[in-house]
Amino acid sequence: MDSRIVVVANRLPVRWVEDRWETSPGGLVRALVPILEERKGAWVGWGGVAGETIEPFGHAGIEQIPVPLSTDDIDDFYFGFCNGTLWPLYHDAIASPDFHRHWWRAYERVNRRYAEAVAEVLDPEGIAWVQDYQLQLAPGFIRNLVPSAKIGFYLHIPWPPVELFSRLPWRAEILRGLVAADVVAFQTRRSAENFTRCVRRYLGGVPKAQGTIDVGGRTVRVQRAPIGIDVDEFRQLAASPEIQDRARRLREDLGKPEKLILGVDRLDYTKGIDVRLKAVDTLLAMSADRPDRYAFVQVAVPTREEVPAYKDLRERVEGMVGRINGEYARPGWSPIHYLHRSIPLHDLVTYYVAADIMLVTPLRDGMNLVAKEYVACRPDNDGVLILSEFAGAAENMRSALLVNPHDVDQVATTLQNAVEMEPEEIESRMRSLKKTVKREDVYRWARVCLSALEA
Ligand code: GDG
Repeated sequence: MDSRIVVVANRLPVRWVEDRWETSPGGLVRALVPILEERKGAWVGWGGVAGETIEPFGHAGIEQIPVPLSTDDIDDFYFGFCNGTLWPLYHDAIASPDFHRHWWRAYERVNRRYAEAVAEVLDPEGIAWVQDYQLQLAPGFIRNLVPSAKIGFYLHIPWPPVELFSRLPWRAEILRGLVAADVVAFQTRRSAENFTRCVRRYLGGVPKAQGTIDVGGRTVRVQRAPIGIDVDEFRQLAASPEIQDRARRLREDLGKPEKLILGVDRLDYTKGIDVRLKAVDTLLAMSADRPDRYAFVQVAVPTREEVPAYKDLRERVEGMVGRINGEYARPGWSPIHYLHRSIPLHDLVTYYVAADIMLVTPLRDGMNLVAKEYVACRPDNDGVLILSEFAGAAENMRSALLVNPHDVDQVATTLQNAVEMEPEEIESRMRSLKKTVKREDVYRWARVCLSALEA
């Protein structure tokens, strides 16, 4: 019989809505739920309310094992070490990472707590699959508690170059935690290579053929497994008459622009929203006779607002939106429509369907699912994707218009090229992008990761 799988992630795949648990939206959860259901799986993660201890419960056919986090844990582990140290460091230090020993101690303490919760439910030969940067010490702690388990780790964000990783005072501890796993997997080839170099430099690992590395008397597989989306879900929603109709009305409400340009991101400094606004400003300046040919919609989902760098970003972005609109608006028309909130999935898909040009310009991104979702929402093979070369998605989505997001003039010129692109070229690029997005969907990702663990 197949062994039981225990997924370990920062959050449970469910959230408390009013008076009951609901399955959280998102492709990752949707891809894993059927696998876990079939394998009598469990999911270990935080339940979402600080200071609350919740007993394990069943939901969506999965045993849910909540890990309690106090408000101090949230401050020092989550906002502190995870999002004030690791997140900026792993994203090319776009914002300056802070190093605090009390944050590190919280990271160790919380990782140990997750591992202990896993050990309670993991069979001796079972599979533990640990997700993301919040839990890099968990594989080591789980290995100590359940030595014969199969342990996998997947990093959703980039693994940085050795020159940046080496700044981390606890670099060897993090690496030792990870190489206790049997398989360590990444979004891109570049991340996998960076990681291998770090293990070699700081733990004396010896890379072998076929993506493995010998370290500490064990062989660890280093895998590249790009994450994807549930393509059919987006495709079906986008093709529905209701959403097609809403998209038409949306364009009317926006003043029937010739070209609707869209950005959708968490309001995170890694996403390059400020650079993108500069490029839109430049495009408007280049089209001074008719700036009202364009409408630019930016959905900016609030996130981590307790972290100072995020507050600063919000002020900067909103200042730019105000300045650009102030310069170009006239009664009944303004170039930028800025939505600082999360919108329901149906509205998101409506924007994807309505947009002629999707502008995805992160300064660094593990993958970027928004780029893939836009492609899945183009049933007629129209629409142009402009994509940062620093998004993991750029490794395979070569038919997008790739840009260096630091080069404002290049992004603006690329926008102009997108505006003027012939329909034949648009179609052939979109067809090719669709093939890639379809091939590398989230179900394939789950299969590839789990079969490496079961090999
Ligand atoms: C991390 C890595 C990696 C966004 N706004 C709304 C909304 N969204 C959804 C999108 C998309 C998801 O959120 C965002 O995913 P991304 O991949 O773009 O970015 P991160 O949140 O930074 O995710 C990233 C990912 O993990 C997976 O491994 O690709 O590199 O940073 O699915 O649709 N959804 C709704 N309303 C919104 O306003 N409903």
